[in-house]
Amino acid sequence: MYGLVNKAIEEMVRSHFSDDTWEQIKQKAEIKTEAFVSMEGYPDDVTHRLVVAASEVLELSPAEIMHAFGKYWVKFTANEGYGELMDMNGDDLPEFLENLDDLHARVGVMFPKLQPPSFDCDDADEDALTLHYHSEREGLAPMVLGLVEGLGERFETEVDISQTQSREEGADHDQFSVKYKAKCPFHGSR
Ligand code: 1DX
Repeated sequence: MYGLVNKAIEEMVRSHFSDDTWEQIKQKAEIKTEAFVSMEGYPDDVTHRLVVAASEVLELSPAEIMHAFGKYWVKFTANEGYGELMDMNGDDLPEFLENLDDLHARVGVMFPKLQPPSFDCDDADEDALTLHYHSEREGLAPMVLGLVEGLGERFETEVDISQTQSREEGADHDQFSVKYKAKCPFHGSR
């Protein structure tokens, strides 16, 4: 994955915990690189090791780390130069989710090593939709929970997301039920 992902993990740990905690995690994950470069590709294994090490140092499950990280990613990328990319992608939660593949396509033009996941929405109505998530990577479903909750914060929308199908349990792909309600009906409703 692009270094931007590892940098986001680093920033999440440094801001929520401390520089010292980050050094501990980095050491445990056996990361020799001094600093991650956003636009450089890194093996997925580096990210996996960071999540496992963070889970040991912070005494949280890997799923909890991924969940928190998904939420953090939405804020982090918005502040890291990708706010406009996000702004362009939709004015409310369901529209944003519907357009996620286009967002990844735009990023992929500039960064060809991107291995984007694919998101599909169906059964969308005023207050709920079914979200289908396809990825080449395994084990990232807990992150999707956080990503969608992060989008809820971004659009000031109450979100209730639960996983309804799991690839880990033999399903063809991960599937989620997403319920939402804009807190201010003049923002983020269609
Ligand atoms: F709901 O499933 C909201 O490296 C969502 O495989 C979901 O393959 C927002 F410059 C620049 C760059 C860089 C910008 F090249 C990425 F470095 C991408 C910014 C997406 C904002 C996907 C990150 C593939 C890296 C799923 C988890 C991975 C998608 C991560 C979240 C908006 C993004 O993101 C999987 C890679 C961006 C960039 C967004 C992702 C790779 C998402 C979301 N993905 C790199």
